[in-house]
Amino acid sequence: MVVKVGAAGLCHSDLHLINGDWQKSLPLNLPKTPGHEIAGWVEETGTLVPKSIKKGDLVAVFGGWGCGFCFYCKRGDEQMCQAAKWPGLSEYDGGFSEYLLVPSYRFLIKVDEQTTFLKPEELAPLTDAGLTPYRAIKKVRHILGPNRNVAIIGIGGLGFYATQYARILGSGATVVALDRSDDKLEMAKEVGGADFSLNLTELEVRNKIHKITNGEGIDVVVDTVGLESTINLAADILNKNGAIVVVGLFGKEIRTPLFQTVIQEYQIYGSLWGNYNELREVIELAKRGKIKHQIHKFPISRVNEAIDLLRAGNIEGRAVIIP
Ligand code: FEH
Ligand code: ZN
Ligand code: ZN
Repeated sequence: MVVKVGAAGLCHSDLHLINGDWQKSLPLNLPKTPGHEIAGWVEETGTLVPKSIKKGDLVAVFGGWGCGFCFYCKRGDEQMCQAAKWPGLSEYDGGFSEYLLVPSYRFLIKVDEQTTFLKPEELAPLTDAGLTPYRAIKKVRHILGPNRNVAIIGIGGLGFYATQYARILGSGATVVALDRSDDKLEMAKEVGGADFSLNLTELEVRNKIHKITNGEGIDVVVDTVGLESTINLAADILNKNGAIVVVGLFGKEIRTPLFQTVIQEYQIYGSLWGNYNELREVIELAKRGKIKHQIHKFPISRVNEAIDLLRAGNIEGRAVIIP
């Protein structure tokens, strides 16, 4: 399949690749076109493609390109396939380009343009920034409820959606946004629906969270950063039997305080991207107007400027590249 790219989101993982941070964990043969959050229109179909997908259809590209027959693929988690290929993160080129080669129609989700207001620039970030926290929060839904508190660490591309899913999936849980930028915290409250926010540069964060939650503490932390300092913070503010879901990949390793982890029975989850059906669910939510978008469009001629802004922490929401 060939997709005419309408928009491609810029992810922190792209920065890691550009910096060469992941040469060992994710070796790539350069040159490579980055971009793994992609939406656009079908340009060409291949053989054995169902008649329901045709040239001109608006599609979101699911990025976990699995083999289709291993245990993880059959279970529906193609993003976890042993042989997964990810556009822009493997031997396949990504979406910062006018056209994208997609190895199968199985990786496309058709969005009926007649019945939706969603545009490629809104759909593209949903395929990663809007998908990863959805899967993450689904993992800990059983811990959430009206008398529970959930904290989102990092209000970047993922964290902005995470605050929304904490509300949508949290069964009334109180949502606390944590970041070092007042502007991003404001956005988390005003647009993302967080109940409270706290700047991590303030002193006595633990005590302040205690106050915000009326002494209840935090039951779930979604860490969209993934640094030793953020994991330590999570362990510090978490209640007994609390859960940390790590989706951020900023650091190299995480160490959790052994005593608290055992005695307090913490649960630590990693969560990778999302699967095809989870992306369908996310798109359904968006089609019903239940997801807010915070997008900054950059023509592809300004992609380097977008990269510099993201690197400096100066993108609120998601930067989206338009070819
Ligand atoms: C990073 C590394 C490997 C696979 C996928 C990713 C993501 O950026 C998904 O957000
Ligand atoms: Zn990503
Ligand atoms: Zn597989």
